[in-house]
Amino acid sequence: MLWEPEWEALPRDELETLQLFRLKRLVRRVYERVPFYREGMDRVGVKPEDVRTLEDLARLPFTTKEDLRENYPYGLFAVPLPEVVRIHSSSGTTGKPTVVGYTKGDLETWANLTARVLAAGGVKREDVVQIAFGYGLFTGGFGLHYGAEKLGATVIPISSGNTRRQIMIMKDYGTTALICTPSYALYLAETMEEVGISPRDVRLRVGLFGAEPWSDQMRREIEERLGIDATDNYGLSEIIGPGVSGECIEAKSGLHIFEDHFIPEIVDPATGEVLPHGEKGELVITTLTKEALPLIRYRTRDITHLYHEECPCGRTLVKMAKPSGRTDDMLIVRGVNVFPSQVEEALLEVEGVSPHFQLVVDRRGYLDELEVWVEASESLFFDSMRKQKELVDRITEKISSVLGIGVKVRLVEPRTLERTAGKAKRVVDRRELR
Ligand code: DLL
Repeated sequence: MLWEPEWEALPRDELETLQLFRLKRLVRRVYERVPFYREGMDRVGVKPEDVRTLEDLARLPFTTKEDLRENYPYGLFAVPLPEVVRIHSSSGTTGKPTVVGYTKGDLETWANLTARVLAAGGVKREDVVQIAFGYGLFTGGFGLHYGAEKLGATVIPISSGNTRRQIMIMKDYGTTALICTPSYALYLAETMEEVGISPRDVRLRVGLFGAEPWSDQMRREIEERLGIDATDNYGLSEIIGPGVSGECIEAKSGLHIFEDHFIPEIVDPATGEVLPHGEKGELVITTLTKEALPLIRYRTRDITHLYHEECPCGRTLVKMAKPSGRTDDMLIVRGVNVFPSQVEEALLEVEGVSPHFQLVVDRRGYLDELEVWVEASESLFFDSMRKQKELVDRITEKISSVLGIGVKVRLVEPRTLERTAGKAKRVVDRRELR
């Protein structure tokens, strides 16, 4: 279902006319109101009136996470603080958190955008929606909450954590739509099996998962174990939170970007050069309608590519492939680029292992060593040593051939890798500790 068909199915030329109108308005506005943008544009010698076509966007400087940090907390806001009615922020695990603000208008836009995500993922008015994303400074809980209410669904704002309680509520309250990270969905499935509840005992129908990378194989596994249709949705706090793009349940083949609100570009992460349509690189987003914190050419650090295809859902919006990782999540092991998503895909092709894994990188002497810790399934763990060794050999070969470097695989006991209710931690880089 389309939540706002008048916007989601615009003919391409009309969409581009709208984007250009909004882009010009945005550039004028930030030039007048935000010193950071005025200085940046003056530096490259571009005035607001120089933006005459959508291609001119590429003449404007990028905005980065560092820029947000340097202007911490409110320096990039384009409205006075009293007009800001909500603050969220990123976790700030790597330094100062980034602070984002919303006007009343922004909250209205945001609710419509997450309603679009939910509608695309198959959620309807009749659904009972369990939101197991954290409520608080993280944008996941509140972001999807207001969209689900706008859609008219029945919302259970359970927030993250307390897995057994999640399952009890899912069963007793008749949850039909589950919203959380894909890794938490798997953990829920696992815990359900543990307490002897099968998908037939609950009314779950669809699951909308996001906030971290996951593969198509993982989708199949979640769908099977929970007995649902699962779709992906993407967003980031700096841009708005969830609601930047979402997959439709009809095709499940990439995430429609809501281009009437965001202009996506793909650039070479090393040079910043805009790449031709269809090539893989770093996603850069310009917000067209944000009032409190408009961002021009924000470097997301997420890696993906864009493509147009006629979609059975009727949306004319461009699609982005499931993000395969982040430029700053990429490990360089002995000079080779390694993404956790490559390991996940390789693992899911091997029978007898669970998709719970962690990459542990260490340095022995001058040499990097990559270990992949993989949880064995219960039955395998109690199998003979010979069987386990065979499996380790198979996984080692598979991962080594995908990555192009030698790795050491270690089977760990079932349920020993840390589970989180939020984003999974896939990489432990011990090289930095030295
Ligand atoms: O994770 C917003 C969100 C909440 C999106 C709930 C979807 C659902 P941040 O905490 O700022 O915001 O983290 C943003 O998470 O740059 C990506 O690296 C990653 N990410 C988000 N969604 C996906 C996804 C929220 N579907 C960062 N696939 C982004 C892959 C994702 N990575």
